[in-house]
Formats: sequence, structure tokens, C-alpha cells
Amino acid sequence: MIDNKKVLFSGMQATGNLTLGNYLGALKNWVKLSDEYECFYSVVDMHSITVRQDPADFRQKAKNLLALYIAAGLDPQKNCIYYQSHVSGHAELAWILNCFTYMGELNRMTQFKDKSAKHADNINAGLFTYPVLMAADILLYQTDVVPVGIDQLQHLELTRDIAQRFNSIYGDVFTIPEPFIGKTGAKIMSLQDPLKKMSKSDENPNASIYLTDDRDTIIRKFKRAVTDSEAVIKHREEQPGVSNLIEIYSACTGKTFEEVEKEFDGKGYGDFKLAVGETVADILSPLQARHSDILKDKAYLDGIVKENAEKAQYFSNKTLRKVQKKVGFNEKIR
Ligand code: ATP
Ligand code: LTN
Repeated sequence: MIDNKKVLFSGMQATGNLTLGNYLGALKNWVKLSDEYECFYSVVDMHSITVRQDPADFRQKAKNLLALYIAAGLDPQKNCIYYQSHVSGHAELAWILNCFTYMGELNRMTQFKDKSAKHADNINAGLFTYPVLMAADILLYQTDVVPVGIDQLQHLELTRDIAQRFNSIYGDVFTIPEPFIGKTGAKIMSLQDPLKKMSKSDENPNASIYLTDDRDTIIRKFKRAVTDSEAVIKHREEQPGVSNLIEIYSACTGKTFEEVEKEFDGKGYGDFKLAVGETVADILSPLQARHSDILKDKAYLDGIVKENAEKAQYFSNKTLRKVQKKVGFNEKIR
């Protein structure tokens, strides 16, 4: 608890081009939760170097992502928005937790298996211990809730196991975090293959709506979205393409699936796809304008980065000192 509020932590990697899936599945929910919780939203740049990055490009992408958090509606005065690499406690706690995590546990992580298959020439130790750094991110702030996509649940379960193991040896040191999965937009599918998740690493640019796409591109991509020959607009298993578009429209407008079906009853796919495209473009255009304004204001952004890193350092230090004491490190003379 901080100021009588429960604590929330989440983070995103600044790799690839963010998609509508990232926005509807993660960012939009973060904004909704930000009043209720004391929030820490990190650009997890230390996680990103488990895969090779071009330094200049990576630096810019991380900055873009941090500005995007703000453009999406997270108030940086109320939410702690910062770069993970600016707060030393993440690496320090990760080392300690490494010594409380078993090889067998890490070997079971599906993301490690997927990523090592994808990057067979660079299966480094960081990729293997990635989930321990993630556990440190979360446990450093005595986090109560972690909004994540379904794909991250296995990492969160491991975080809970590590925390419980540590607590059972040393007493109540860590809060045990709970996952939070958003109700709408939890899994936006590819526009070209509605059985596959919309992903920023998809090779086909028509499969994803990027948050940087302009209005014409968005409308064109929706027009080309794969549907079926049923010619009815219904949210049901037999129509995964149409259902995905209904899901997107519903997440953007707040309307229920039934309301959307009613609105387009008797209309063709062409009209429906155009409406979805226009709605998404109406949401993304102001977001893009805010984003570019924020990026232009270097002094503003620098101020936020500095202040929030200090805030994160302050709260994370409290946990870190406690952990260091528990494991038996001698106290630093200050
Ligand atoms: P990649 O495809 O490169 O693995 P990704 O697009 O899945 O990346 P992540 O960085 O792993 O993105 O995810 C950031 C956040 O966005 C996570 O909380 C994740 O669950 C969410 N997210 C990603 N894709 C989708 C999607 N298609 N629908 C809903 N949420 C998504
Ligand atoms: N592994 C996550 C990103 C991530 C994260 C976290 C999410 C790193 N640390 C802590 C929530 C809490 C991903 O790939 N989406």
C-alpha cells in the first residue's frame, strides 16, 4: 500500500512497432486502472537487450514508448512512468532472486522456448533469466496487481512462487501479486489470419494496425481484413474474422457485442469494415498528435523522466534494503 492505495505495476518492451492489440489489450486498460491504484508503468528496456538491439534505434524506440504512455492518457504526475534501466534496484533484486529460482522452473517457460527457437544464434543467459528480472520488477514495489496479457500469466505465476518461497524462509517480505486481465480487447487477432494474435513482430504489415498508421492506411487495412462468406455480422466461433472486428469496434466504442450486431443488422461487410476503420482512425489520430507534441517538448519529457526515476528509486529502495538485510548482507555505512 502507498498512501492507502493498492500498488499496480506493469511494463512494456520498446521493441517493434506497437499495434492496436497493444493499445486495446494493455495501454487502454492501464489508463482505466490508474485512478484506483498507485501505479508504476515502466519501459522495460533492460528486458529488451536479451535480443540484440541497434543502440540508436533502441534509444529512440524507448523514448517513443515512454511518450506513448503519456499520450495514451497516463498522467505522469500521478503515475510513475520511467525507464527500468534508471532504477538500480531492478538489477540488484533480480540477482538475489536468481539465487531463489530453480533452473527447472526457468526451463519450463514457454516464452523462453519460443524466443530461443527464434533467436537460435543468441540463446544468452539473460533470455533464460528474463522471468526473474520480471519478478524483481513486480516485487520491488510490493505490487498488488499486474495487468498483463494472457501470454504473461506463466511469468506471473513464477513471480508468485519465488515470492512465496522467499517469504517462507524470511517472513513476510513480499506482497504476493495478482494478475489482472482486461475484459475487452484481451486478445485482438491478426487482420490477415484471425486465428493468430495481432503481433508487432508479424512479417505481414497488413496483419496489424500500427499505432503510427495514418487514416488512409488504417481504413485500407480494415477493408482488406480477412472475413468469410456468411455475410452476417455476428460474434460467434464460426466467424473468427468478423468476430475480431466486432471485438475491436466494441473495445473502441464501449458498445456490447449485441449492440454492435444490432447496429449493423442487414448491412454488408463493406459498410461494417469502413465503420470499424473510421472508428479506429478517430481514436488513433488524436493519440498520434499528442504523441508528436510530447516528443517535441524535450524539457517536459526530461523532467518527467528524472522525477519519476527518483520516485521509483525511493520506493524500490525500501524493499531492496529489507531484502538485503533478510539475506544477511552487512549494512552500508551511510
Ligand atoms: P511480440 O509479438 O513481438 O511478442 P507483442 O505484440 O505480443 O510482441 P508484448 O510486448 O509482448 O507485445 O506485449 C505488450 C502488452 O500488450 C502485453 O500486456 C500484451 O499482453 C499486450 N498485447 C500484445 N498483443 C496483444 C493483442 N493482440 N491483443 C491484446 N493484447 C495484446
Ligand atoms: N514480459 C512482459 C514485459 C514485462 C512486464 C514486467 C509486464 C517486463 N516486466 C512486469 C508486467 C510486469 C512482456 O513481454 N509483455
